[in-house]
Amino acid sequence: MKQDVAVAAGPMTKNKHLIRWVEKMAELTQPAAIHWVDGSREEYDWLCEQMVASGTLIRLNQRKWPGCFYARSDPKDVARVEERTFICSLSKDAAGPTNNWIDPFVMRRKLKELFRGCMRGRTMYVLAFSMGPVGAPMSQIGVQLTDSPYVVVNMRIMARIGLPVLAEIDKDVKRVVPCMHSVGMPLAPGQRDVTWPCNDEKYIVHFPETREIWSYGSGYGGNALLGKKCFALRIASNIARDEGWMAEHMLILGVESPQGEKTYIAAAFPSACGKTNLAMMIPPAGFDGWKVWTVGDDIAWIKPDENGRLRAINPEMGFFGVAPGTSAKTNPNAMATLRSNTIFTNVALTPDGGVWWEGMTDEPPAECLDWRGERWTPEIGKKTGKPAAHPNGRFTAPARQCPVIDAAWEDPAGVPISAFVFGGRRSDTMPLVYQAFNWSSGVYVGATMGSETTAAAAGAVGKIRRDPMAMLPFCGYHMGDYFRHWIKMQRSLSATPRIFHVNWFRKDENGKFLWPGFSQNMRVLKWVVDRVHGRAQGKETPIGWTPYYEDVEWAGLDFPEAAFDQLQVVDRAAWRHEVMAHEELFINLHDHLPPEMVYERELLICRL
Ligand code: TSX
Ligand code: MN
Repeated sequence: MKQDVAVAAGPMTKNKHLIRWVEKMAELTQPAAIHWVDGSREEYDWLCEQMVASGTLIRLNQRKWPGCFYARSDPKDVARVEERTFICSLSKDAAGPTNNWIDPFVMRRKLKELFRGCMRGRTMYVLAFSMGPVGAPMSQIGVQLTDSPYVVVNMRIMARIGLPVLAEIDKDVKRVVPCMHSVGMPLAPGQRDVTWPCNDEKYIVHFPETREIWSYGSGYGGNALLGKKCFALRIASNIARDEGWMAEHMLILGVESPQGEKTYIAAAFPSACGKTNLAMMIPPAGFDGWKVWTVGDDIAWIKPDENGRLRAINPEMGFFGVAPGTSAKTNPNAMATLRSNTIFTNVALTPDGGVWWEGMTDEPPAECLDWRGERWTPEIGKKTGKPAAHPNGRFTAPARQCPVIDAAWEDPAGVPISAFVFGGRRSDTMPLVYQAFNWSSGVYVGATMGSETTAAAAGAVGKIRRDPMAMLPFCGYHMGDYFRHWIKMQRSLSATPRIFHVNWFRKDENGKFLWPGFSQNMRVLKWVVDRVHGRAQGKETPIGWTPYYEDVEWAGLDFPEAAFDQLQVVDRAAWRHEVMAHEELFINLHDHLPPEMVYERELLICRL
């Protein structure tokens, strides 16, 4: 049944496929109107205005927070929903044991049911987006149909959107990934809307073979901003495997020496390790003339160039960062980035029209409204144990506002990657830094990495959760095949990046952190850079090369050699235990595991 829909502005494309798909999806979802997003500032302002009127957004104090808005989600829609995330490949085996799988034919039937009429009473936005600079060789294009204006304005910060992308689509040179999104709350005629529409039933669905995304029931972050985790990681990891490149959950930073030598590093960490802090790090005292530049804080698309060197782009255009813990002390560059034109979600609102979150300042505000909109004071917080900001409260901020954004951050050719760094939160066993012996032992290091759970996540605190390459929730196919792809990548490279492992979180026997972290991590980055350029020694240990005390720059920090030795110790007994714990991961994946992973494990056991 075809219904007449009001089209705010006619289709802004000549692409017949796209127009037909939009029509077909409108027929399925029955929106009251269709809005082709042009991506202009005027349109953004108008959408924000509409959401202020409807109560979805609150305009912050424009003197203190120019161009900033504030949103509160439904308390049941505050984070990614991993148990509701599906990889619907034709065979269950292709998705692997670490992904939820449902037969794609069964899932399509279910989605048809869910999406039938799901946009009634709402506007369907046609949002063309480019992950990576528009027209760049490594960029990928998607079109998200969504009934959430909140998603549209967030996507305008996180990705290139609108007319330039539609023009790119009209060239018809790149495949477009269709992305369907609905909050799953149609409005009956005259029905009053809520400020954060969503549905208790959530589905985040990927069809890797047909390169499609369907997301239902959530308006939050990675569930709804489909260019990010769904496309740039889960779908892109499939494209990358097929085409011989890598879609990784990695920050990209550039280290510049006083002589102007620039070395780019890509690094993967599980959540709660301070990835954004590292990406925007400021060198400490003692590092005059050194600079760290940010290319990206979350996702890297990495491809060999014609000379066999890996080059990386940040497919995103903004930072969707965790607010709690971000402060002028932990990350001054992030604080400067989010000072304007930023959307805050699920943090606290102060009486003067500002925002606050735990860890932002030493002193909490005397009074504020918490992320649920309820009155909060430090006393109430202490009594109820409830934080003012949700632990997963976020800022959506434009990358170009970062004071240390790299000059090449939008270079269509990407930046050359000299090193990969893996890391985790480990109170013992893992030294501050070590270098893997070679590519395949480095892949093993990444494949076996893990992190201790913190109070911020669900489940037991202090348990090691294996999160290979920080990709466990984001790899859109079998994890064993993913390791195989990593191993195989070496063949297309003339110079393989060196691979390192870091741990900022080792503790002494009294539970005190052994390493000051933050800016001081520059000392580790410098050793990494020096190793890459063949300037520093490495001490051979059973697990890899570690720095000699003399090879670390200690200017500006009093850190005795004995303390460094304690931080770097490779305890054979602890490591034998560690390597046994790797079994857990490998049992799961054994039938797809590349033989190199088994060899590397055997070698490690022998060295111990
Ligand atoms: O982000 C962090 N980094 C990386 C910074 C570039 N955090 C915060 C993690 C939570 C997201 C860290 N926390 C780091 C770190 O290097 N290290 C630590 C642990 C730590 C915390 C406090 C101190 C020291 C270490 N305080 C003092 O030493 C005074
Ligand atoms: Mn991430």
